[in-house]
Amino acid sequence: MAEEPKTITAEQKAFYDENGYLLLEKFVSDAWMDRLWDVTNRFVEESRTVTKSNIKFDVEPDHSADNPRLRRLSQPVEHDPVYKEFAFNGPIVDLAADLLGPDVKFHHSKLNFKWSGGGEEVKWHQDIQFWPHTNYSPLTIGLYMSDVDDEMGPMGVIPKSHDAELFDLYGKDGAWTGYIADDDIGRVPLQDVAWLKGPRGSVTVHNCRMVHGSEPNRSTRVRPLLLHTYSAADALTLEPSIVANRPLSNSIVRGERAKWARFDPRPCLMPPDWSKGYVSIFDVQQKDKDNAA
Ligand SMILES: O=C(O)CCC(=O)C(=O)O
Repeated sequence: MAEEPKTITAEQKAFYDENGYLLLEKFVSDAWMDRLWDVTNRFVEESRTVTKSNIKFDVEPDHSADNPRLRRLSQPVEHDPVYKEFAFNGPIVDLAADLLGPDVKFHHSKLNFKWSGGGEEVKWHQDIQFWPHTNYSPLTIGLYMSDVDDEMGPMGVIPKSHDAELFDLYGKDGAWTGYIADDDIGRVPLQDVAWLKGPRGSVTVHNCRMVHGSEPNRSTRVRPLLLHTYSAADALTLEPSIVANRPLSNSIVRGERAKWARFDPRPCLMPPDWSKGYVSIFDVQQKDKDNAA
């Protein structure tokens, strides 16, 4: 028999299963938020030494030492023990166990900054085509590190889209775009969008098939969103290149390693070979703009 969830109610668990997302206001304590901010501020300082994107920092084209404009810190878990402790033992792991448990695997983490005064949009997409697995259990938990309102480009999700079509994220020329093409987006009920906003410490959860995205940050405040992806332990990755140099990916964070892999009969689009170079979704989606800049 399934265990009762510990961090959410049975209704919230049922809401996630039906709609593919959750928003939990002030889920993470102030003590945790202060610790995460301390390390994050250090990385923003360090980013001043960077002139263009690399595997650690993804920066906007006009990022500079005097005016840092970070898009993403990739794999925070690998850069500081506080981030690792949060990903492996923090309150979101209990939440992941409630939604996926009892056996839970960590896949990856990232910190999307969406800088003030225009921090970039994330076009409508689904995540699982970037890192296909044998089943569709993977989900991403996002932590808002500041209060987030409509102006700041909150995460937008299309309820129930996790149970609908899985889209082709390659463009007409056969190149990976990382977003749903204009010709296809008409099949997504964008009018149903739920914008997930909340005070500092709030968390968002979205399933890996969920259509989601976010607008540019038009406010004067940065919108850091710390994202962690977990899966049921019986979901095995079908494209190892994205985790090839990530020693912590595929760590079991709750329960046991799976004895049997579970296969969903629905097909999954395969991404390009990421070992040939991957920085972030911003880098992929904004390529034309960056190259023009
Ligand atoms: O930062 C956001 O608003 C969305 C992030 C996202 O969808 C992603 O990184 O895949």
